Amino acid sequence: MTTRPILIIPDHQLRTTSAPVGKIDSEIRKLVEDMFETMYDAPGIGLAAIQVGVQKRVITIDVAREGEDKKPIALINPEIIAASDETSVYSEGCLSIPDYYEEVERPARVAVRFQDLDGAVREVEAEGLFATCVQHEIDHLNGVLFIDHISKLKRDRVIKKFTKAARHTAAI
Ligand code: GNR
Ligand code: NI
Repeated sequence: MTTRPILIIPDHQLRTTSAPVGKIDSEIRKLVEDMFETMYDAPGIGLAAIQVGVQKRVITIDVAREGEDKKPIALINPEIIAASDETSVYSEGCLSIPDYYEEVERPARVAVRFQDLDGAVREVEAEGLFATCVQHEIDHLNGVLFIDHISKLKRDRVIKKFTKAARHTAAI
């Protein structure tokens, strides 16, 4: 297994829409393996393929707490098919926006349809941190970041900070 570099804002790839996965072949299975490795290494509780530069609708999640058994879940072509009216607020972070946290309000419960690694269509009802995380990851597949759900003032401030930081590195 291999970790892959995580893209940081303002990398424009993070603003693109990822394409549905067709056949779940060895390339997708290797991608999922590397995503788990990258996510646990970071460490993070979720990862979308676009965060490692792959524009495909694949996410990995493990919201098990430290000391608990690992609970890795890979979701391919995930779709929210129902959301509760009730909302909850979590302080969110993102591996593509390091060391920045802000409260985001989202539906407290969602039903998600997805394909597993065998291509079987499954549905899961998510609540708590899992519900927040799966919505955060599906947002990534649509080029949406958690900062899009906070005030424009705060969003502009954090984008500016990371744009400045990128200018001071060799990449830009
Ligand atoms: O590791 C992560 N923690 C987190 C905390 C609250 C809400 C969402 C997340 S996802 C984030 C990893 C990440 O950036 N996934 O895209
Ligand atoms: Ni994220």
